[in-house]
Amino acid sequence: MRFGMKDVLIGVDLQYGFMPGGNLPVADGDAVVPVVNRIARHFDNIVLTQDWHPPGHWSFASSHPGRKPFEVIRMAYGEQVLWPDHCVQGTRDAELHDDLDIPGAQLVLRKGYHKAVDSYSAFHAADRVTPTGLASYLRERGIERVVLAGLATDFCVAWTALDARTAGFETLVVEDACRAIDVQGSLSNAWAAMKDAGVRRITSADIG
Ligand code: VGL
Ligand code: ZN
Repeated sequence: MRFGMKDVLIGVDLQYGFMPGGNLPVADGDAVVPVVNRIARHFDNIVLTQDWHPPGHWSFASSHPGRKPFEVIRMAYGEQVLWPDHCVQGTRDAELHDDLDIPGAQLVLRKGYHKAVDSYSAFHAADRVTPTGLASYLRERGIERVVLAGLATDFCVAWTALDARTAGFETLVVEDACRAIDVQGSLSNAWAAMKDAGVRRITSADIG
């Protein structure tokens, strides 16, 4: 497959926090960095996202006395998995991996910066209504197709893919350029939801 001016690669949350040794490590997460570097060379348009939480963010288990990471609670906007403190603004944990070699990236989009609402998706906060502005940004630039890679498959990649479909973009996920957290069936649920929404699943070997 070849990609052009109407396509964008979105590299999701390729941050130390989600790499082995980070605060919310995704198994084998660092293995995607060279894959994303390689496929990025085939895109004219690249956006990177950055999970960017204030200290005391409500998605942190530490903000809810008596709760532990990976428990699920009800928030005003629905169910919320509680996470270890991660990707706190200005910390090493929140930085993009140094081995990412994508100097042509055009936008680094931060998300999850409001204390009381999480944002897995690069398009909308978890309340489903607060937009990040990404859909308008991509539309204004004439983008029609979104290709996703990064961390984690079952959270930020999947939610971004579903929102991209809702916003009317053709959407592809590069499976081997992603890794999952996989808590309580989240990975198989995510693939099922993406399939239902018409998200296509490809591999990095299909690109170029
Ligand atoms: C993510 C959980 C919490 C992700 C971000 O990047 O998938 N997951 N914050
Ligand atoms: Zn987060």
